Amino acid sequence: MTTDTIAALATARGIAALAVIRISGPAAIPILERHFRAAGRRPPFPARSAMLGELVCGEERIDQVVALFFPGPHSYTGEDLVELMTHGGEIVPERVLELLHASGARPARAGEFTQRAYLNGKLDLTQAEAVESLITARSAIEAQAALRVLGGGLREVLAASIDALVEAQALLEASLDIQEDGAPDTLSPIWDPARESMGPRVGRLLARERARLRRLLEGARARRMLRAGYRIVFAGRSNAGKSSLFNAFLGRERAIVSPEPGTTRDFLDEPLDWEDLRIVLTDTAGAQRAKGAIAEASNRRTREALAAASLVVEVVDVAATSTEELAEDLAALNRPAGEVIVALHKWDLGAGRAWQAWLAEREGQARAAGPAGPAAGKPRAPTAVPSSVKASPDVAPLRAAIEARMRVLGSEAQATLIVAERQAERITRAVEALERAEGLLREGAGAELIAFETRGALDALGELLGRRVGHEVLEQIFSRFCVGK
Ligand SMILES: Nc1nc2c(ncn2[C@@H]2O[C@H](COP(=O)(O)OP(=O)(O)OP(=O)(O)O)[C@@H](O)[C@H]2O)c(=O)[nH]1
Ligand SMILES: [Mg+2]
Repeated sequence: MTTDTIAALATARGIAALAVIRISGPAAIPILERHFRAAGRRPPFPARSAMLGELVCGEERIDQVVALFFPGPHSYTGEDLVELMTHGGEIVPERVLELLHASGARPARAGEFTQRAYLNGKLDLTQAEAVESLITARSAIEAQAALRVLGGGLREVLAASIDALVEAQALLEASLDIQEDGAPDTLSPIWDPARESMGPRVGRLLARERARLRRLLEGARARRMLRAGYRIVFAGRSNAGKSSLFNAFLGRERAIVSPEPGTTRDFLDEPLDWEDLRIVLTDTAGAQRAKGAIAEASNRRTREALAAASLVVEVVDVAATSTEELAEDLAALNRPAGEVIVALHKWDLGAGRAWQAWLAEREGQARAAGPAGPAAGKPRAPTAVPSSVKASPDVAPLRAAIEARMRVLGSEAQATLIVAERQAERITRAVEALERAEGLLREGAGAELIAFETRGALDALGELLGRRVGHEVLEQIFSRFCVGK
């Protein structure tokens, strides 16, 4: 229970028509009664009704305001809460805050209103994190995901998992009791013939929940990429046309293009807005064969750019490279096929028979996999498209292929229920514990060892919701908030 009262500006500072100031805690009502005057109204003030009046300090008028009173526990914080809509700007909100602080409300710390809401059981920790994610969202996709979690979307999924794991835990512990009564060896395998149905049941529960939690993590990666910026890196051999494509996508001559191999020595990053998404395009230097400090530094910079890539566009000059050489380059790249697109570049120079056949075979495979196949799920081979900056088929097919990838990413990020890194981290921990538990089960380990792991998974999920979390964890979460939320 909190005994002190906090006050803070809930809206941004600066010139604005209005500002919202919140007061939460036991002194909220006494402060309102002392400093708020509304014609025809006397305290006690009605709950949840907008009152137009004046904020006064003795005889001095501070501002004309609209006051709203939410009695606890039916308020955002669960405590008595007053919201004052004052005039905005540099002066008025500051004077109102001075008045409130002089009347017994102390300045709120970052996130303290939401922290109180959590402590009073109005929100679980996933919802509190969703509040922060909603406020700091940089795209409509992120905001939508945050809103679903705020509505309890993540809690529902976790609650289902927790129920199932509690059942598994109970089965494991029951088997321990039996062992203690009957056999002295508490570490005997739980599919002991006497209890033959227990092992498979526990196994099924663990596998199902591990899969469910894993699915939650899939969208987390997409979200992280969109938040940090989706990095599209043009890679490939010297002189393949990477800088030409980079410029074509940017719509200006940013990188130097020349017929000389080794033109680009360092990588170039350029931001690009693509629909609602934040993208960074990177042009890299092709592998430098020459010896020397510059070539070495250049190769290192290319490796750095590749390590940070969300998507690699492998540019291959079809007039100067064989299909075998491309296969070698792709193997050296060593990335999941879903993160690579091959640009069969300089197609205008006339792709030889080998390339035509190679592409036709690829397209045939893609058609056979159907529309829900490679592009949507996890493709087995990178998408390949002809491209050119000189003539038809130009860069349209490459652009379309990249957009298709980004749409998949966008819908993953939109569907995700993970809106904070802490959530991804706890779920990963739970998944790992379940994997260990399943491994132990397969090996025929004792119930006690398996139960230790399922308990670990349950603890991680409980922490996610905010059950039994330490003070430091809360400090870490709420300190990221802005003051007044
Ligand atoms: N015919 C044709 N030539 C192209 C095309 N794209 C690029 N080129 C030419 O290929 C040469 C190399 O292009 P760049 O864009 O500099 O190639 P790069 O991959 O950046 O080369 P490095 O930076 O040296 O690794 C230049 O002479 C370009 O004009 C294309 O689509 N068709
Ligand atoms: Mg270049």
